[in-house]
Amino acid sequence: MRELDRREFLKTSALATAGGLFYAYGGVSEAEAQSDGHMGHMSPRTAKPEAVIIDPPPGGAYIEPPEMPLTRNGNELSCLIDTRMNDIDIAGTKVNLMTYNGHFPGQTIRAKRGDILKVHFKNNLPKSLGKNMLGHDRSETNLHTHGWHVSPSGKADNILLAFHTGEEHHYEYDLSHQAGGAMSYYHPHIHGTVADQVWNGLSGGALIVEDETPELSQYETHILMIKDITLHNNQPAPYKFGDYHRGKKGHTIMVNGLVHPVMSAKPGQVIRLRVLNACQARFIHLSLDGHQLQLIGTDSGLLDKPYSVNRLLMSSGERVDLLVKVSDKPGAFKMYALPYGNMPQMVTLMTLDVKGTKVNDQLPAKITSWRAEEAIKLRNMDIRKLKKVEMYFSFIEGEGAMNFKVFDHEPYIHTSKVDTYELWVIKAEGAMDHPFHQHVNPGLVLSITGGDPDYARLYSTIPGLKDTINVPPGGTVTMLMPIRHYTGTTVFHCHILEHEDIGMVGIWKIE
Ligand SMILES: [Cu+2]
Repeated sequence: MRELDRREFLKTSALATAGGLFYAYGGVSEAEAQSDGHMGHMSPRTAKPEAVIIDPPPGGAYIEPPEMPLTRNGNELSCLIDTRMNDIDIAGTKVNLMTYNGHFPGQTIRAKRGDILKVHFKNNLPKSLGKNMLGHDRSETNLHTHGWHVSPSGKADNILLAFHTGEEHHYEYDLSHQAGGAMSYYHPHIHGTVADQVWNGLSGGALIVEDETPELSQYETHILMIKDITLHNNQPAPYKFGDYHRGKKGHTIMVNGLVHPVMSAKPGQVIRLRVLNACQARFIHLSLDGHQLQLIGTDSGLLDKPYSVNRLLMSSGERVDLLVKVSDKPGAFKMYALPYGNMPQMVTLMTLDVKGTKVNDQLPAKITSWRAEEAIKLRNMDIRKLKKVEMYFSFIEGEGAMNFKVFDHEPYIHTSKVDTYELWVIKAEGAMDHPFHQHVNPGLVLSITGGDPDYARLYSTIPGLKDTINVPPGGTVTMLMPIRHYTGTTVFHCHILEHEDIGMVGIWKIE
């Protein structure tokens, strides 16, 4: 697509969506709904949005994401990752997806603080994938380590690198300063192709840096990668007019690639669930019927103790580390994504099947975490003299903008000095949520105005750092940013990946 065509497309697209934004109830159009057997109820287009129930029957047993084969030599860990097309079974349908090493979800990589992870990366996506609606090469890709506190330069988390079909690269990540006890993830990060590639299967794999505390080792632990998709003619539905504004949300919602899996647990057991919202635009308002969720870790590592909540909002890219004290009584308990804001959907994600011999596991009273200690120090810091940076998410003629500048034409550039602290005030103009994601350095949320009050209260009080935080419509997030260890050029952006692709990105230069 020529540049002029593309701008025209975006302009028209914005006009089309401005009047009827969310008429399709969170991205599920009537046509899509009719093609889906799981859809419980759909309101007529003209009516006020009512809650849509997506409640597929229980599928098979829960399965962990596959593990990445790794070779260790001292503190050096090596693995191979290639991107390729592969047929993946989604609820009985063979779907040709873009994958990492042929897997969906991607394989889990496990490392320790102090390791050097070497990834021999090769792009085997076929050139024949052509171009996407924005005019970008669909087969061009790279690797981003979302959440890792590693260098943004050279061979590390350098998202300015791009690889065409057949090209290879040796990534190398020094994990000397990456906190243990954190779950991050890898996914592609080429401007203009991210949403399309994630939608088509490259939604990533988990990056686990091992705990540095013994207090959690006795708990059975599972990873839950939540990802949505819509199938059209047995393939991921193509992008449509308006998806780049609205954010593409599928109505088949999977946990580790499975629709409504069933996880078994014993009555009275404590299990650990490490949950990632790997959807590109869908919010997950997580709850487990009949259970409290004990939050023990955020995006960037462990907290100092469990924090009990009823439900937890997760925007695209956010992770939560949870303990669940399983019911003493046997039964089947559903895990839901509850309705949130502009997306009035009630989705069954998984069932926890409680059965067998009763045990009496205990929650830990406290958790040893240097990450939490650091966060407590940051909470007590005198912030009055810090450099204050104001940022705005907005749309300009249908293109995504940061501080009223569109990345594609004239990006907003913010420059910081390494080993300093800054106060970032991030606002979302208009009627949409925009999850803010900054690379390399996690920050401490000081306050959130607007949106879900429980989310605001939680993240502005607990001793945990965030690399992805939702900025509610018309609201503001204030974050204390420690800028540590690494210089180089990277980005911050909206993690509704379609918004990122249409320019809602700023450049961050750290000198
Ligand atoms: Cu956005």
